[in-house]
Amino acid sequence: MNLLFCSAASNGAEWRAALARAFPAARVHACTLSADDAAQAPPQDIDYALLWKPRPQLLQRLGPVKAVFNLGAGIDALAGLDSLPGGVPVVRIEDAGMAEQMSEYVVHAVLREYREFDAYADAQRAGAWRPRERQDKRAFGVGILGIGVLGTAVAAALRPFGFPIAAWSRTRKDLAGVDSYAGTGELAAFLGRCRVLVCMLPLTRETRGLLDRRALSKLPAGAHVVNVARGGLIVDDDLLALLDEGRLGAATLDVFRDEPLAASHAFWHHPRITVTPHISAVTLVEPSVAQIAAKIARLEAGLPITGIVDRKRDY
Ligand code: OXD
Repeated sequence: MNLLFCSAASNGAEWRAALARAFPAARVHACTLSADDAAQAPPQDIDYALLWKPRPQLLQRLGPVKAVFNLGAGIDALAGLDSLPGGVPVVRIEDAGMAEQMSEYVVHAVLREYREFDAYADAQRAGAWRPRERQDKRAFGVGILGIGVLGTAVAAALRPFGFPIAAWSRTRKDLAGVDSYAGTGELAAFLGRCRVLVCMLPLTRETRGLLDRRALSKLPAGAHVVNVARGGLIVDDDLLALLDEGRLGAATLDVFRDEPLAASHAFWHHPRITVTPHISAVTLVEPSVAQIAAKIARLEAGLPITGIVDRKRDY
């Protein structure tokens, strides 16, 4: 079997070693994403392409592969996807350790807001012993915008704390302890009950810029926006304006339109924005390779697999 491995991540050597262990009989052709790659076609006898943020040219020049594996959860990184024949399955990484990491990050952000740790940090700096009233949990709704594999895990991680949890998705979901809102018609009602809004949507033609001034203004006054999905979901200037006007309370942002976030970007020094460098859930090499190997074994045996991207919807 011939595999193509091409990744823009810095841990290519770790991936190659894990792939060699998982596919001892396969030939793994690794490309480096150097400037020359744009001009070079990959070998034309590849069975499966394993890719993370490849140059669009690479997809355009890919021969007739059996499937493309995206080495992450979000497939917006596969620029040039339109050039692949429609019949080629594109498969994303599902969970593989990401759900646990995402849950840790989001639970921390929600509890930090609910238990007002920032206010206590301010009080400590002032040397002030200043207990605060407990917030009414029934009025502290947490909303998950986008409830796929990772969103479902985050909802389950939040459930024991007793917050009213709502989720919004394209189609209605039936999840224990989660109020489901579906479609654009129910977006405003969903946003209206999110004291903390957790963005977990894929970035597609339909979701780019979804959280603009109009949508963000539907959140309750003082709401906290957590973005662990893609920076392009939010209109940066609208978020900044609503924070500065005091309409929104705070934001915890792990993802940005351009990464790394430019040193001059206003998010870095905003007093009510927490910035982290896209670490809410990193792709773990060993579990991801194990998942890919198991899926390839099923495909080779003619069996169905999960995680196939709906090419019409981009996720
Ligand atoms: C992913 C990511 O999509 O790391 O997996 O953002």
